[in-house]
Formats: sequence, C-alpha cells, structure tokens
Amino acid sequence: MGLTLAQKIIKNHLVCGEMIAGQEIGIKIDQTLTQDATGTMAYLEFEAMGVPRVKTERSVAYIDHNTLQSGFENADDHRFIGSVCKKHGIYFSRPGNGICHQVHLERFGVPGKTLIGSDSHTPTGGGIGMLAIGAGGMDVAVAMGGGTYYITCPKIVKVELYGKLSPWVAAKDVILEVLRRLSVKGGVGKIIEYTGEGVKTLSVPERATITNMGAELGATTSVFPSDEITREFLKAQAREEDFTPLSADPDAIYDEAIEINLSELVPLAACPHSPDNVKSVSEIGAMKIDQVCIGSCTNSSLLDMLKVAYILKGKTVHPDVSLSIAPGSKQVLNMLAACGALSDMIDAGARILESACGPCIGMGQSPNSGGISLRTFNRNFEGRSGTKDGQIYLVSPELAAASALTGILTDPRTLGDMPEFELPEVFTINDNMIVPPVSAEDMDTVEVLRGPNIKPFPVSEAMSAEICAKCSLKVGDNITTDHIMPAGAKILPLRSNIPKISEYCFAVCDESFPKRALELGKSIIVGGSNYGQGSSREHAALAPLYLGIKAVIVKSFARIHMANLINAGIIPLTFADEADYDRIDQNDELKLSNLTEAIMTADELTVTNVSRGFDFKVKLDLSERQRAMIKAGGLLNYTRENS
Ligand code: MIC
Ligand code: SF4
Repeated sequence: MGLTLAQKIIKNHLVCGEMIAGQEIGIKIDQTLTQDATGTMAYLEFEAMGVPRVKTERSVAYIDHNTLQSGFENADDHRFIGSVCKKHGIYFSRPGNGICHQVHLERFGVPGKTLIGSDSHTPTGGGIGMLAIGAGGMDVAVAMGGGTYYITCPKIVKVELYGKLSPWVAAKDVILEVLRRLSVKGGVGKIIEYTGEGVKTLSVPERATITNMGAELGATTSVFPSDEITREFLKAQAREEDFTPLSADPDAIYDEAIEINLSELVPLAACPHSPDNVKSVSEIGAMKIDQVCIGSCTNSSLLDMLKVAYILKGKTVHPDVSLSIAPGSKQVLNMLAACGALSDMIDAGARILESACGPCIGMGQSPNSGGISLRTFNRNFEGRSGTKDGQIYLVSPELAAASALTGILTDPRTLGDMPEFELPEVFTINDNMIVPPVSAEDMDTVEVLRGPNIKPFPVSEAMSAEICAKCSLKVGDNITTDHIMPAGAKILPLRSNIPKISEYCFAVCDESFPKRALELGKSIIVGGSNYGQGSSREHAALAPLYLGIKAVIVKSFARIHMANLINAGIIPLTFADEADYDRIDQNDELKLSNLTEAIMTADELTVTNVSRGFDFKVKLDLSERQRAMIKAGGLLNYTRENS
C-alpha cells in the first residue's frame, strides 16, 4: 500500500507507536524554533531539564513578537534568550531579522525534516515539504533535549488542486476557501496534504501562505510536495543542497479528500470574528474601511510585497485609511529597498513597520473604535487587535492594497491586467543577524542574563485522589487562547511572569475570573467545543494552573491546548453527552472521586454535580503516557520521576 507524503516523513521519524490514525505516536524531531513570547518560558523549562546542549540538528530562537520595548521587560527577555542560546547550542535570530516562520522558511527549512516550534504557525514549513508542527514550549524544550515528541497519529486529508489562480486571486483565497469548507475545527486530528496539478502553479511563498493558515483549521499540520519549484526556491536561497524531492505515492490512501479548482476561486475575506467566517468580496459589498495592515507570517514574503508595491506605485493611500506594511524579514525588506519597491510604498503613504509580528499580535496599530480593518493576517479573534470592537477582515495582500487606495473593500480584479510576478533567481543573503552559539567547550564562559521580570514558573502537584471544587467559569464554543490568555502590547511583556500575567486570564470574557479563582483556591472550568483553539501559548495552561484550575470539562479540545493542559498537570475531560453542558452553571460544586485508579485505567469518569444533585459522565481520551503525566502533576514532574 502506498504512503502519503506526510506518512512518509512520519515513518522516517517514528520512534514509537504504530502509524494508525487516532493512536499516539512518538517522532524524532530534527529542528526546533521558538519565538520570544513563548521562548523565555521554553528556555526556562529547558534549563530546568539540565541538558547542557541541544541535541537537535538545528534549533533557532527568533525575536519577533515582543518588539515594542515600552519598558525593560521585553529587552531583558531578548537578552535572556540570546544568552541561553549562545550557551546551549541554539542559533539566535536578533530583533529586526524578521518573523520566525518567514526567516525559517528562507534560511533553515529542509524538505522531509521534522520541525516543532513554540508557535502555532510553525506549519508554514510545510510549504517546502517539512513536517512542521506547532507545540507548547515545554514540548519544544523536551525536543531540544533530544526527547521524543508525541502526537495523536493524524488522519490525512487530501486537498487536490487543479486549474490555475485567475489574475489577482491569491494563495490566501485558497486557504480561505478551505476554511470556508472545513471550519476552524475541521482540521483537528488531521494533516492537510496538498496534491494535484494545481500545486505546480504555486510558488513556495504561496504554498507557505496556505500551510501557515492551516493552523486556523485546527490541523496538526499541512504539507506540500517538494518539487522543482522547491528546488528553485532553495537554490535562490543558496541552499540547493538541502533539496530532496518528496511526494505521495500514486496509490496512497487518504482518509478524506476534497478538490479545489483554482480557476474558479474569487477574492475572499474572513469576516469578524472568526477565520472561517468567509465570504466573497461581492457578498460583503463596497464596505468603507478605516485601516489596512499588510504583513504577518501569512503574507509578508517578497512576492507578496512586490505585488503590493506594484499596486501602490504612483498612487496615494485614501485619506480616510491608515496603511501599515511590515515586510516579513530583513531579506525581504532589503530586497524591496534595493529594487525601489519600498520607495513606491513609502511614496504612496504607507507606514513602514519593522519586520516583526507587530499588529498581528496587538503590538501597536490597534484600529479606532469600531474601526474596520483589512489585514493580511491569519486571526481575527475578537479583541486580538487591541480594540475590543475593532472589526477585522482577513484578506490577501492584493485585496488589501487595492482597498487601501479606494477606502472601500475593493475586488483586486478591478486593477486590470496583472503582470507576471516572479521570485528572483537569487535572494540577497546576509545572515549577520543570526548569531551562532559558542562551541560546547566554551559554553561555561557564557553567563545567562536574567532580568527581574523573570519569575519561577508554576509546577503542578501530583494529582489528588478526589477533586471537589466549584466551576469558577463557564464559557461557550470556540474559546481561543486569546480569550484564555490575551496578548497585546500591555500583557505580552508579562510572559515570563506567570503570577502577574495571570491577572489577565480570561479578561476578554470575565475580568473578575482571576480574583474569583484565586479566592476559591481550586476550581474547574467548563467550556464548549474546540476549546483552546488558536495559538500554542502554554501560558493559557500555566496561568489557569497558577489560579488553581484542576480540571477543564468541555465538549471538545483543540490539539495544542489540550497537550499544554496535560503538560501542566490539569485534567482535560470531555462530556460523554454534550447535553450535560447545559445542566451545569457557573458556581456549581463538582466532584470527581477515585481519581488515582481511574486516571490510569478508565475511559470514562462519573462527575457529581453536588449543587444540583445529579451525576454525569465525562470521557478521558488519553494515552497511557498522558495519564501518567497527569498523575505525576505534569510533564516536568513526570520527566523527573522517570529519569
Ligand atoms: C499567535 O499568532 O497567536 C502567536 C502570538 O504567534 C501565538 C504564540 C504566542 O502566543 O506567543 C501562536 O500562534 O502560537
Ligand atoms: Fe506573529 Fe501573527 Fe504569525 Fe503569530 S500569527 S507568529 S503573531 S505574525
């Protein structure tokens, strides 16, 4: 029986388990990446493991999220990460060098290799045929130490592409179409594998836009074949030796399949407040806009920027619109400057931002009250922009640039003929902002520099035999990690200070939650389906841990967040009968008994709603290893017990 492309990479890296969808497997990790907002914690955890040097083929730390230095905190964290990297064998991409996923694709990604990153958009690497997966910081720390990475073996979904995109219709429209069809939970437990004739019509940056935003499907990852187009890209990055051809076997068997005719696609937009709330531009109509932001790890490649510059050249941004542009990397920015495209953007009135995440994570550029903002980003969750009632639409760079000129949502196909935009044969390469580590012999000469904002992270206690606790919060469906642990310029600098950042836990839903939870001492959260979708931030588990959350009972979980809860020692439970969700109210007292035995063996537990006097069943959908981890009180305790 033939294998799919993802199965081939998994098979080559399989350490334990069988490649059967739904079963836990362990894979060897070749490369890791971290960014600064999750990195400080990941490196503190790595230090706690006591491994002197990373054991991966390549580990890279990027500074791209917390770049607004409005106090000492972010700069201190950057310094901490830089010094840890130097000592322990990790490459350090300095602030200004670019967004982790863009730079990794340009300079480090290798087809056929495995990569995990403490950022949910790590699947960007799938654009060059990597098996690239987003994970919690602690999982990345373990992988840096040479440990196995565990996932539930995913189902494989084939997305067959045929035809060719029409002029001014973009790769962004392909992934928006997939999101429209599958929804933000449609990819959970699945790998999305792109095949078909249409693949050949897409460049590496276009493929990377598609795999990047596969994160919004909840997918484990997304992957494209590695072909001649991949070779050309790597060659232009002076890395042709990293090329390996990779594709699925012709008789590969997929669990599900969908087809997309690229020729039929039209410009699309994800409307507020969910990436799967997708409509065509004509359905939305000529809406007046206040802001346009171009950039982020989804759409900040040279190709994207060249298209934007072409559209803006010789024109002026509409007087009612603020346009900001953040090229994805130093390489992109430099090449835009060299060819004059940057000047076209500046001339048109664009506000050029540094090569970093910026507005995508609420680091500046929050829109005006109720403001309508078109963004080339990947997430439009409520409040994420920093303006609670901001109306964020996710669109392609072409659509964003065309609309910035007119002040209304504009179909880019009205721009007329589209020239051929081609990638350069040679990119400008200067890795002077990537600092290599010192040699193992010299590591003792490096002092790790810790700022006063870095506080010890909470570690769970071993699980108790009985939990009798109040439901401190009841929330609905599709709760994101941006709800659980909001980001933005004000809160992000607290990422290395869990006690302090916990004060903002669930601030978007209920500002009184942290105080209430602390007063209760221990409590339980109840939620709906796809709980914890979105980012990989383990702070969305560590803050609840600090606030005394012992268990989370929901209709279903998003993958990375569930793994982070287990790593933190919080019990993730799902309703056996979803109707029971409606029978629990906030403040109800819930009791779980006989946990010590049940946690290791049972697939179902009985929970008593003491306040209302009834029992209901919850499922424990966990592997043996995960059960042992919860019993031990999380991954760190488990690792200590087993080493
Ligand atoms: C995001 O896009 O939400 C982030 C910020 O990149 C997160 C990581 C984080 O919260 O630090 C992600 O996607 O994992
Ligand atoms: Fe940065 Fe936004 Fe990409 Fe997250 S989604 S890595 S915040 S650019």
